[in-house]
Parts: sequence; C-alpha cells; structure tokens
Amino acid sequence: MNNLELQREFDRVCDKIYTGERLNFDDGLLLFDTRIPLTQVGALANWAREKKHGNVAYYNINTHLNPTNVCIYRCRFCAFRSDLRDPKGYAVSEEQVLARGQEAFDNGCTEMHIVGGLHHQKPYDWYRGILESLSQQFPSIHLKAWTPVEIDWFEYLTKKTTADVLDDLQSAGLGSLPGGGAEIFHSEIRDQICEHKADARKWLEIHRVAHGLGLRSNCTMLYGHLEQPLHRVDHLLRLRELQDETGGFQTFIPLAFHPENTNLKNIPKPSSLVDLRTIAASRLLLDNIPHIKAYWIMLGIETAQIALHYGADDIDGTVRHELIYHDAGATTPEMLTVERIRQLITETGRQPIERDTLYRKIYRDPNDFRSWQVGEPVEVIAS
Ligand code: V47
Repeated sequence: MNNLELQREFDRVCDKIYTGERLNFDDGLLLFDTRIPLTQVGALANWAREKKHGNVAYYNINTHLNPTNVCIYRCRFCAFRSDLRDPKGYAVSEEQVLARGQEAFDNGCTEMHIVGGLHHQKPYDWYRGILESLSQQFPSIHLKAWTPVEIDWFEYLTKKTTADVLDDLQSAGLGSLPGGGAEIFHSEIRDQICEHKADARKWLEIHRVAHGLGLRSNCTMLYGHLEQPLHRVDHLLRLRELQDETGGFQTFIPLAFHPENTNLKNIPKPSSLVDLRTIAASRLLLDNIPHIKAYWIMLGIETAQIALHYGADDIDGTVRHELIYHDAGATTPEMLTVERIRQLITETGRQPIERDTLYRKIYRDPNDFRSWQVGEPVEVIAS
C-alpha cells in the first residue's frame, strides 16, 4: 500500500470510530503502522476517550504489597523474581503484612494491590491468610489481589476448581483481581517469554469465572519485547471478546517492557512514541472496556501526562512500595503525594477525580484525610 492508500484506509477507520462501528484486526494493524502519524492516531483516540469520559481523569490512593519474590517460574521479562536460596529472596511475616496495612490506613489508602511470586514452600493458607489478616484489621481497604498465575497455582496446591478457590478467597477478603500475568497471549511469543505459566486460555478462563462470581478485574498487555503488532492486536481482540461475554473488566493497562536486570536486557525499552501509540490503539480497539490506564510508574510521569490526551483516562494511584518495575530499572519516584498527582492531572487540562478500585467517587472529609465516603460510580458513556 502506498502512503495515499494508507491515508485513505486511516480515513475509513476514522469514519468507523465516528459512527460507532467496531474496528477489526486489519484496522488494528493500521493503528500500529508508523506510517500513520502518531498525532493522528492520538487525536482519534482522544476523541473516543472524551466521548466516554469528558474531561475528567481518575486516580486513587493506593499501596502495593509483594508478599514474596521467590518464584518457581523464570519468566524472561521479570527482574523481580528470586530463587529460593538466593540472598535476595524474601517472604513477608504476618507482622510485616499488618504493618503495611497500618501504613496504608494511616495514609488514607483505599486500595492495596497484592501480587508476588509462587513460593516453592508456602502453602495456600499462607496466601489466603494475608488477605484474611488485612481484611479483618483494615476492612475499609479494598484488596485487589492475585493474578490468574497465582490462582492457577492455588488450584494446583488445593486441588480445587477455579470457582472454589475464588469463592474461598472472597470469603477471606478478596475484593477484585489485578490485570497482571496476561503478558502476550499469542503462543508464538508466550512460549518464548513465559512458557511454563498459565497460558492464554487459562488466564482468560480465570477472569471469566471471576466475573461470573461478581468479581471485577483489570487486564494488561506487556509490550515492547519480542512481539510484533499482530500479536498486540490479537491480544487486544481476545480481551475485547471476553469483555463482550462478561462485561467484568474495568481497566486495561498497557505495560511497557523494562529490560534492566532481566533475561531480555539486550532489548531497548520502548520509546514514548510506542507507549503513546499503544495507549491510543488500545482505546480505539477496546471499545467495551471503560477505562484505559496510563500507569505513571511504568510510563514515566511526563508520558503518563501526555497519555491523558492519547486515550487514557486514569493514571493509577499515589503508589507506595512498587518493586516489579523498580527492580527492572524504572527511574520514576517510589510514590507521589495526593497534591502532586492532582497537580500532574490539572497541568494537562483534565479534572482530577479520586476513585476507589471499583470506580466509585471518593469524598474525603476535609478535616480528617483518613475518613472518606464512597459515592456513586463514575459516569462512562458507552460507545
Ligand atoms: O504481570 C513484569 C509486568 C505485571 C516486567 O491491575 C513487567 O491495576 C515490564 O499487572 N517490564 C505486573 N513489565 C503489574 C500489573 C499491574 C500494574 C499496575 C496496575 C495494575 C492493575 C496491574 O508487570 C506482570 C508483567 O506483565 N512485568 N516484569 C518488566 N521487566
């Protein structure tokens, strides 16, 4: 296709977006074609984003807990994992878990994001106990915990079904599932980067079951390593298909590969242009997923700000204790204050709105930061 034909094809994609027609696989490939200027794809995604969310941008007040870095798997993109006997390996004690909960409470966190390794020697009850201790001591903090990779491991440890494991974790305090572990679904790539862990079918099935039990979840895609645009589009369309079926995904988070200290360290980190194009293409292809998150820890603050005009409507949270990206060379701060995150959003011309994990508005008591009311769900206009 010459440049004129390509531009005509892009005009056709624009018409589809303006008239609410769904994009197909080839349209997705076109969005990733660098001969279409990034600013054009970005402007189209911004149109779609503003149609859904107007001028607002969401954030939350959150913290992370990675209970162990010891992991039976050796995913090639991961700098966080440790062998069992490596001095770097750790597993938290109950006291440490409760201290993390107290710190979160003292700082007004509405959410704790809990993911980690699959420890060779920790039984299922150790993982369950983390949720139970936190939910008993700090019932106001939403526990967004364990990806399908961990749930799959719990099924193996307990010999229970997905539904039984999720049901049991819900009774221990599980509030929702984070989006991790999705990486790239296509087996051509997945087999090269994380061949042993839960495959695409299993990842999607666990989210399907979770949604059936009334749990909401997020979804991700790890890009900028061995994959090609066709693998990204395939990944996004598989998420869209499940969302048509269940409606349970809240947010999609594209995750830029960080190479430092990984088995793929020779691959350069994707540029901001790739990051922004991926965010924009995701907004346009995932017409049925309400939110697109520009995770500032991973993108860097400036790119995350720009992303709020390239399709993203959420910037994640204030964050504390993030390890997965910082172990892989992220140079972003370890956390942001509430004032700073609001200022970063305001600088972009967007209106900052605090939300909880389930995208309900949060109203804080101006005299006591730790006291808040959960309000109505945020407004999202369907495409
Ligand atoms: O599953 C691991 C990715 C994920 C690297 O649900 C890496 O709100 C880049 O899923 N370079 C975990 N990526 C993070 C995650 C997440 C983050 C923020 C918000 C939410 C949410 C979920 O991080 C892993 C993997 O895909 N990852 N190592 C790396 N070197």
